[in-house]
Formats: sequence, structure tokens, C-alpha cells
Amino acid sequence: VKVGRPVDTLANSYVPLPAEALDAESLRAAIVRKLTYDLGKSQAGARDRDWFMATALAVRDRIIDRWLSVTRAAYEGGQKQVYYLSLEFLIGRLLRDGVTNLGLDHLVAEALAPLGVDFEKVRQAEPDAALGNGGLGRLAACFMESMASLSIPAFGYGIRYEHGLFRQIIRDGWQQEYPEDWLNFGNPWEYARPEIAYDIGFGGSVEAVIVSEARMRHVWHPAETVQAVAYDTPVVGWRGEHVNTLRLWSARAADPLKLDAFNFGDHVGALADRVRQESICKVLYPSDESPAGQELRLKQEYFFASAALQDLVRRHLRVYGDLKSLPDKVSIQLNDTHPAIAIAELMRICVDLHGIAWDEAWEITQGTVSYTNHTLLPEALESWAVPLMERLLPRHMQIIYLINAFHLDRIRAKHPGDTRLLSSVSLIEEDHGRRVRMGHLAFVGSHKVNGVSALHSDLLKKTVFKDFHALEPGKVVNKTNGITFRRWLQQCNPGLTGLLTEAIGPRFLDEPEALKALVPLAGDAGFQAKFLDVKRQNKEALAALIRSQLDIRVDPHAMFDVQIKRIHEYKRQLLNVLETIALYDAIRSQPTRDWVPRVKIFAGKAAASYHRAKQIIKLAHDVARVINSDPTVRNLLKVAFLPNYNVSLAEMIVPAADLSEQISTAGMEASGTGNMKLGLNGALTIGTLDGANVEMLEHVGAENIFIFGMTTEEVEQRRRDGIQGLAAVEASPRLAEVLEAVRSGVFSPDDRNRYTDLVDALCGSDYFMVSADFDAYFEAQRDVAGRWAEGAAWHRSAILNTANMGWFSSDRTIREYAEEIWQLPVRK
Ligand code: HBZ
Repeated sequence: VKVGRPVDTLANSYVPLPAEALDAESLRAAIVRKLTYDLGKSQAGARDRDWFMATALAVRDRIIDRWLSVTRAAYEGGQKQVYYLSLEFLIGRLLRDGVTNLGLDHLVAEALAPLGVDFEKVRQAEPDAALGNGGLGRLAACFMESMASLSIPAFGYGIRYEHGLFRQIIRDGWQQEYPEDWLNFGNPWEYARPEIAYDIGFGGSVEAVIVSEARMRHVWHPAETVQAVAYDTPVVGWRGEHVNTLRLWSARAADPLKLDAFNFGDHVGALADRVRQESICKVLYPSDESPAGQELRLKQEYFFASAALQDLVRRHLRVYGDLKSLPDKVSIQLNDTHPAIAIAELMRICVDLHGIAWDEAWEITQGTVSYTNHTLLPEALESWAVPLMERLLPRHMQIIYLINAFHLDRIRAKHPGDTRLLSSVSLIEEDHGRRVRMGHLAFVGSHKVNGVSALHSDLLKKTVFKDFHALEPGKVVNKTNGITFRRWLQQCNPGLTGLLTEAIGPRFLDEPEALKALVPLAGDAGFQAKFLDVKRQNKEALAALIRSQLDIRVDPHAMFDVQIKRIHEYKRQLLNVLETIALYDAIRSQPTRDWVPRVKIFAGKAAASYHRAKQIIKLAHDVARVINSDPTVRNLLKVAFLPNYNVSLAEMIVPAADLSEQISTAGMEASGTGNMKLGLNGALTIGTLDGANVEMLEHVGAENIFIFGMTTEEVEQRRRDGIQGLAAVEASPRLAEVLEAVRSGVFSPDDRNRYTDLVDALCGSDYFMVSADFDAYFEAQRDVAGRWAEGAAWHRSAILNTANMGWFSSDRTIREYAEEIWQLPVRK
């Protein structure tokens, strides 16, 4: 019997699935069995959460056979394996992802309905797994999905944090952080593998054993060991053909308790070591683009990097017998420098544990490892104090010294006497107390280093890695980021997906660039009306959410102007808030003009210790309160800050956005990926020439994007010239008025000095060019309003954004990694 999904949803392949997966009744029976026998609940007493667990377990069963068989086939077939090492995987909810990739979405709803259970409610009962901060972590999640969809055998390695990114609560306009407990009710997607555990050492001493006259062997005797235990989550690719593994490590104390202390009545002391050791995987560091810097963070980094390497080395040895073939069979991708200690660890494994000569070990390491940089912000470049490294990882510190010595020898031989060059490329920074530069270690230990957009990769070569690039031209390459269209179009926007399928057929589901077939429809009034209708429905859903969360009524016919991302000065939410105030002033001074009604929507978290970012959140709330309660503004302007931004909230906002704010200071946003998600869902971008905006401009055409502001070079020049923000303020009566209102306490009558330091900074160095770019931004926003008022012209541009976003699929990105960095054949 031929089984599979109905042919009409298939573009060009026929994917067989197990027979029972196609039948709603047997799926229903399976769900009820899980509810009864795995959860011990009756149907009558089951809540949405229970139905979620039961449904997830039933769906999971349909993944396992494929998972086991493709994992086995990958070894047996001798295929190269990719290992993506990342301290963050911002995966969000997984049920809809699994269900749609298996083609079961309609079936699950059908299975649940007769039970009186609404799939949408069940879906929303899943906690949002926030094992990441922002872009870097979400990219890792998109890449995992794309690798599975392209049938690239891959493991993601990370940490199973008990508490993901904090829950953001806004009290009186201020952000407060509360712990997040995604694991409280169990996690149906993971398989605990208590038998897959590795010892991870810390501290202690290194013994040098003389093996022969010419050889010395180093033995590390750690003072303490913690076990890393594997938890596996299957990652299903599109159409369910391939399944990879996300393996997250949890810390387990080697000795659960000191029995003698316990017996002497010290019940707390008996557990102290255990609590300390297991604290390694307790919580995700909430710092985004600023290094956490503490000892626990370094422990996390080494903990998961070492576990990952032990695991992959063991797997490799089982099949191939020795480590010489590692570069041919394994690619290790470092997601920023957080796992960079893996370079020293792999050297230790090769040299100390397997007796491989240093030079050969170095070839193996460099041939296997590559590194992705995600930010140029100088304060984000990780470094660790040498004394801390010596204490925590004494053998690794020796290895790093040796790597550095050989590295500097090579350079000295080519550039004798160039002390500036030597100190610039040294792995050890000598100026501010001795520190290990993790970016330098990652660069030297990799065969390829990549940036995440064309502009960013270019800037890497000109700034942080300038000297390295001159020494090894060709090592820095570009891999412009992408997003998985399964989650960011098909799942989050079924209305648009249905319309696109009806209009251009289902080919784009497998080949994102086929969205180009929409281009001829962009000017078609009938299609525009349908496109608009889908957008309207998505906006109605978001309006309902805004109403229920914030008690603010917004008109779904108004322009939804959206800025959603981490709160950071360089991302310039402040610029957006100031423009909002200027618009408010303008509406009040000319109330009868034909203003375009707008809703300014913000969402994002600030790092807990980032005072200025929290102050910006407070300002957004102060401004929202004043504007939303001013009757003279009527419905022309509303401001809504949605709390607790996460992947699930993004999935609600992205399909409903009309305008996408991508307004970072030029040269500072490495790529951005929200820009791609919003563009794909038909939002027009207002943005600077920064990150991947530059490439979006090339793809969508200048008529369909609003580019404004200073270029990277102009920003650099203005900083060099030391031009103060005051110059821009004096030249702009509009900005002067806005800043005066903020400074004098118009928005903070309860504390008139609340924003004086903020305004001072904008008049002073204006490092992020908020004042300098203000007028250009204000003008660009008027162009936006003008286009909106034209109606059809806006819809045309919106459709062309969707049509031209195919290139920004993470499938394209992953193909490029596979071809250029991993040297791995990919099915076309
Ligand atoms: O990575 C982001 C970039 O800001 C964003 O432009 C890009 O699209 C995204 C994916 O490539 N970066 C991060 O999320 N985080 C960091 O870059 C980071 C770097 C060092 C740290 C912590 C975070 O110590």
C-alpha cells in the first residue's frame, strides 16, 4: 500500500510515512494512550498542558524510527558529520515545528477535535524554550532545522539550562527579571541519556612525565570532576525525511552527597559540593553582546565544549579507529567564541590522550574547526584573565601558550622586528592585566572564519581581524545569515502560506527562491486585495493580544510599525521613541492634517545589568502613557510595548507587521535576522545601511525599502572628528524640541530628572549617532507615511518584499557553509 501525505501538498517528491501517521483515528488513540498510561490522567481531568504533553509524545513516536535509522546510516555510510557548538539554542516551542515538518498539522487538529480539544490551545500550552538571548541563539536554532531539512548529518551541542532567559515583567514601566522554568512540567521532546556521560575536569595540576629522551607526556590531574550527561532532542527536517540530534549537556555531581558529613548531622554541608557542581547548567547568562566575564561562565564554556569533543571523538574512533581522519569526517563549527576553548581541548585530546605529535595534532584541529563571529562590538570580544585560566584549566593554559609561541614564531620569521604586529596578533593581551583573547584563539585554530553578512565580513577584515587577514588572506569568508522559512512563514503565517500556494503553487515550500514567481502579481489588484486581507487578519489577532495584555485598543487598519529585538543602544530603540515624540508633537500642532494612523509596537529584553537599556524601556512606557491617554491624538498614534519578548511572541508579531524597524547605527549590527523574518511576511523595512539590510536592499530594490542615515564610513568619520551631538541638536529645531520635552520631564512628571543623563549623552558624544541621524530618520518616516497613503503602491512593495526574500532562507546559508567551509556534499 502506498502511503504518504496527500499529493496536493507535495511539490516534487513523495515522502512515505508510517501508515498510522496518516489516520486521525489512530493518532487520536495514540494521544489518549499517552494521556492515560504515560501521564496517568483521565480525559475528563486533563488540562491543555496535559493534552500538549500527550500530543507531543504521540508525535514524537512518529519521529523515532526515522531518527534512529538516519543516525545509523550516517555512520555506516561514512558521511561527514557537522557539529554545531553553541552556548545558545533559542528554539522556542517545538510542537508545531515537528507537526508541520511531518505533514501532520491538519491531522493532529482532526485527531483532537472530537475529544473537545482545540489544537491551538494545546500548542500554546507548550513552554517557550528560551535557551538563548537573541540573534546568535535563534540563528543556531534555524541552522539546526535547515541542516535537518537538507539531510546534512549534524549534531547541535549546547547546555541544557534549567532556567532559560529570564521572564520580563514590566512594573510601572521598569523591567524586572524573574526566573523562567521551562522544565517545570517536564519536557516531552527530550530523551535523557544517563549512560552517555563524560567526566569534565577543573583545576588541579599538570604532571610532566618523561616518556623518552625526546618525548614528554603531560598528565592533567584535575582537582574536581563534574559529569556531563546527555539529553537528546530530535530535530525533524522539512517533510520529515531527515532527523538530527540536538544534544544538550546537563551537569551531574560525581558524588551525590558526602555521606559522612550527612551522618554527622551536617545535612546542608553534605550537599554543598553537589549544588555547586550542578550550578554549571542552572541558568543561561542573560548577557547579549557583552561577555559575562565570571568564572561560572568559563566553566559552562569548558563544560560543554569538552563534553562535545569527548562525545564526537569517541564516535569517530568507534568507526574510523584513529584521529588522523578527523578533518575528513568531522566539521566543528564554533558559534562565536563561547566554545573556543574546544581548540585547546582538541589539542589536549590529540597530544596528551592519544600521543599524537604536536604538529599533526594542530593540522587535525585546524582542519576540523571553523569559527563564526557575530559581533564587532569591542566590548563583546571575550577574553579571560590568565590567572583564572591557570587556576581552572591549567593544562589548557599551557597548550594556549604553546599554540601562541608557534603562531608568533611563524609571524616573526616572516615579519622580523614587527613588534606592533606581534602584540596585535598574540593570543595573550598584555595591556590590561594578562588575558587570553578568545577571538584570536578561535581565528588561529580554525581553517575558516566567517562573518554573518557581506558588510560585517568586510568590516571583520578591516577592523578586529585586520592583521590576521593580511597574514592569511582567504581565511575570512562571508556567510550571510538566513532564517528557516518553515517556522517564519509556513508555521507562523498559515494564511499567507495558503495564499501563496494558491497563487504560485507549492514549489516555494521546497525552493524558497520560487517565491520570485510572485513578482508579476505584485501589481495585480485582485492579488493585492487578498494579500491585504491576510495581513488584516494577522493584525486583528495581534490587536486582540495587545488589548488583552496591555488594555490598549489599536485599530487593525492603522500601520503596524514594529521594532522587536534585544534592547541595546546600538539598535537605537531610543531613536524610534524620539521620532514617536516628534510625530506626537506634529499631530498636536496640526491636528487636522491627513495623518497616517500608526501603532508603534515595541518588544525586547534588556540585560539585567544594562541600566541605559532599562531606562530606554522606561522612556518608551512613559511616552506610551502620555500619548495613549491624550484625546487630541485620537487614534492617529498609539504606542504598545509588549512584555516578555520571546520566539512565540515574535511568531505573533512578525505576520502582523507593516513596517520593520532596522535602524541600528551603521557598522554595528552584524547582520540582523528579524529584518528577514519581517520582510518575508510582507513588511517594508525602514533601515540603515547596516548588516544584512544592505543585501536586502539589493534583493528587493531601492523602491521597496526605506534606507536612511549615515553610512559606516560617515559614522567613523564623525567619531574621528569628535563632532558632538549638540551640533545636530542645534541644527534641528524638531530634535531640540523633543529633547527639551524629555529633559524637562514632560513624560516623567513624577521624576523630572529621570532622563537628564540620557539627553546629556545625546548632546554629548552621541556615540550611537541618535542625534546625528534623527532628521534623516524623521524624513524617511514621512516617506513611509506617503507610500502608505498611496495604498496600492504600498501593497505592491509589500508583495515584492515577500517575493524577493527567498535568498534569505537559512537553507541557502547552510548550503554555503557546507560547500565552502565544511567541504560536504549537499543534495541540491
Ligand atoms: O547575532 C547577533 C548579532 O547582533 C546579529 O546582528 C546577528 O544577526 C546574530 C546572528 O548572527 N549577535 C548576538 O546575538 N550575540 C553576540 O554577538 C554575542 C557575542 C559575544 C558575546 C555574547 C553575545 O559574549
